[in-house]
Amino acid sequence: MGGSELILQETRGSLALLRLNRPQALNALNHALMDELENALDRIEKDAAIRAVVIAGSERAFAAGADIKEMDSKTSEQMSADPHLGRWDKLGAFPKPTIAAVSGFALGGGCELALACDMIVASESAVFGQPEILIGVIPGAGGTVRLAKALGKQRAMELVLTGRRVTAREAAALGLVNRVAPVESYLDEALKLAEQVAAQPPLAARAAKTSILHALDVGLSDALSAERRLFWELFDTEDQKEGMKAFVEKRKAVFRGR
Ligand code: DAK
Repeated sequence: MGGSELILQETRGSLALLRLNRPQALNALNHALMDELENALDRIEKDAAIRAVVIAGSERAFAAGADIKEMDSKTSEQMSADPHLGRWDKLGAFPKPTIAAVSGFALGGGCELALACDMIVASESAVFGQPEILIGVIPGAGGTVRLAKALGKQRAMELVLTGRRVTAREAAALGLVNRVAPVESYLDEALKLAEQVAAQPPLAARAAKTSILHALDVGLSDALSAERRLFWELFDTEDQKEGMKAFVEKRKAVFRGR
């Protein structure tokens, strides 16, 4: 395991595993940690050998939110002048597939970080919530928006307006997480899912992700046109030729990301 202090980075074949590492504050997302996360993702984006990313915390906490101690005395002007606001959007639109492996607390910004990933694998001990209302604010990094899109209005309203926490099982029933696994194996489950995604031709994976995110952002006809364009574009890739040829020749395709 290498990397800097607040984010531990490990490479496993074509996967990058990033672990939030600020245990004394339950991985509260302070600026220093977010800087390191952003830098790690920037490096991963440029590394063609990495095809999917798993973001995890510890068994006790994925992340207990943004660091309240860095925000408590701020004015709205200071908050909105934060030069790093764009990194949350950047994470949501990261071009390679991202999977959050969540155990323990995923609250506030921690829940938003998980929601910004493409999929969520939770341990049985995971606890999700948007408790911002309990401290006088609302989710500010996509919580109201992504929860409404993922769960629908009524459910998002309840979670955001009460600040209530939900268990992994309830989160699964709500459609907030993809799968739930025992604490001992949730990380392996997340890595397995990431491996499955990483084995796909990367240009197609990127196009699929782009299309799904775009669909959440625009009307139906725009989304369908965009999907069709992305579909067509893949016919200029070697991977499409290889994938279809391999099918016809009854052999396993070898994808090169070109
Ligand atoms: N910030 C700072 N420190 C935190 C923290 C947080 N969110 N959560 C926990 N800690 C610290 C605690 O202060 C404590 O530190 P010491 O007192 O030992 O120095 C240590 O972690 C252990 O926590 P506890 O002693 O409280 O542990 P417990 O097991 O008793 O309780 C808990 C665990 C997770 C239930 C509790 O710590 C808790 O309620 N934490 C706060 C949860 C919360 O309210 N989270 C939402 C924060 S607001 C945005 C980006 C992001 C955001 C907004 C905008 N933009 C880009 C615009 C996000 C906002 C938020 O997340």
